This record gives sequence, structure tokens and C-alpha cells, in this order.
Amino acid sequence: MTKQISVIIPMYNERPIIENTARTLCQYMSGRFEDGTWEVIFSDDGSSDGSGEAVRALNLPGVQVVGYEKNRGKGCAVRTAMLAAEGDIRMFTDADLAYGTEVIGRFTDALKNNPDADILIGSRNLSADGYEGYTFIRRLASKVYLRLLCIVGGFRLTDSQCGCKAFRREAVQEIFSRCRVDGWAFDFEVILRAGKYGFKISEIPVKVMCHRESKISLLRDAVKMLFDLWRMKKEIKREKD
Ligand SMILES: Nc1nc2c(ncn2[C@@H]2O[C@H](COP(=O)(O)OP(=O)(O)OP(=O)(O)O)[C@@H](O)[C@H]2O)c(=O)[nH]1
Ligand SMILES: [Mg+2]
Repeated sequence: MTKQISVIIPMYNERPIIENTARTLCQYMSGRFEDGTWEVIFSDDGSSDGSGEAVRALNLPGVQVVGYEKNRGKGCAVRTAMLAAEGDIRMFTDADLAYGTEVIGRFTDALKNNPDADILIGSRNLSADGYEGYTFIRRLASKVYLRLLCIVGGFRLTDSQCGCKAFRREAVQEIFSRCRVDGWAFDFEVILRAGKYGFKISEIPVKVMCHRESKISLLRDAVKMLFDLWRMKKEIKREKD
């Protein structure tokens, strides 16, 4: 049977929460979609805490784990699973299910009802409460990065970093087979390539429902992101196809 939807969970050292996430997702997916038409793929980004083994050991129907040994970054984890997935629609969301589970049904319906859209991107800036619960400094970092992307990168959407994005099969092949950025800046690479290859992007409001302590190092990760950004812009411009 052809798969309608693949849900991809990039995962790096998420042991304390990952079994709960896998069970919650399995329950949601089997209630929302017909048997055999969905899959959940955990993409193990070189976890050293046994996250991958923990999910495998649960042996949940429709749930699988892909991955590699060495930590490379969220971009690499998402790309690996996107290319391994089989669904007509493939979406990724964070391991802590920060945007809830209903967002999966909402994204799938939105793509079905909007045949023109190839890609659907969650945005925390389309509703007043999108950033509710964020610390001041985390919210500020997010806004500064977005401004920078707009000014330096020519970004034209309202949220680049949201961890919830869905793609149709054709867009996945064209875009992710060419992506290179392994780290946090991969979201922008995906959006740049989507534009370059003529895919249509729509935005949809999302809200963060669950907050946990951030694992991001604002200084180190921001510097690396800016470097990746600069390199990526140059590379994509140089490519002819
Ligand atoms: N921190 C981190 N997360 C990774 C990595 N690779 C994949 N991930 C996954 O990427 C997702 C987002 O990670 P978070 O640490 O919540 O980052 P975030 O949501 O952008 O930032 P916060 O607002 O601080 O939560 C999770 O599912 C992680 O398990 C990695 O190398 N480092
Ligand atoms: Mg998070």
C-alpha cells in the first residue's frame, strides 16, 4: 500500500523523553490515519545515550529508526530520513513534540485542500501566541536571526526556524537530494532551494505547546549558523541547475 504520510523526528540524545514521544505518535497516527498508510521515522543523529535502541526496543507498529554513528546536526538527520521515507507527504517535527500532535493532521489536511502548495511551513509569527512561553532571550535570538535572514539572505517568509515543515514527494526528491548543510541553518537552505526549483511554499500558523530547557548554545550555534548561511548562499548561487 502506498504511504500517505511520513512523520520524521530528528533525534539527538533525547533518551528521557523519546519513548513517550514514540508511544504518543504511534497512538495519534493509528487513530488519525488508516493502517499501512503512515510511518514514523526517528532519525538518530549519532545519539550516545541509547535513544535509537530505546525506540527500536518498543517495537511499535509503523515506527522505525534510521541514523548514523557520529553526531552531524539536525539538517543531516532530517535529510537522511526525508530521503529514506516513502510517504506522499513527508513532514518533520521535533522530538519533544513541541508543536503538539494535532499539527500533523492539520498539515496533512492543509496540503490536501491546497493542491497548489508543494511545501507547508509552520510559522510562530502568524498568531499572537506563537511564541508564548519562550524566554525573553530565546525570543530575541529568534527575532534577530529572522531579521538577519531577511536583510542579508533576502528571506521573504515569516519564520525560518520553526521545527515543523511538510513537503510533497516531488519536492523532497529535488530539494533534499541536493542539500548540504548539516547544522541548524539547513531550514534556510531548504527554503532557498525550494524557491530556486520553483516549488510553491505556503505558511501555516503554529504555536509551541510544550517548552523544555533549551539545548542550544546561543553564541556557538549562532556563529556556526551565520557561517553556514554565508557559504550556502555562495554555493547555491554558483550551481547552474
Ligand atoms: N540540540 C540538538 N538537537 C538535534 C541535533 N540533531 C537533531 N536534533 C533534534 O532537533 C530537534 C530540535 O532540537 P531542540 O534542541 O529542541 O532545538 P530547537 O527546538 O530549535 O530550540 P529550542 O527552542 O531551544 O527548543 C530535536 O528533535 C532534537 O533531538 C543536534 O545535533 N543537536
Ligand atoms: Mg525545541
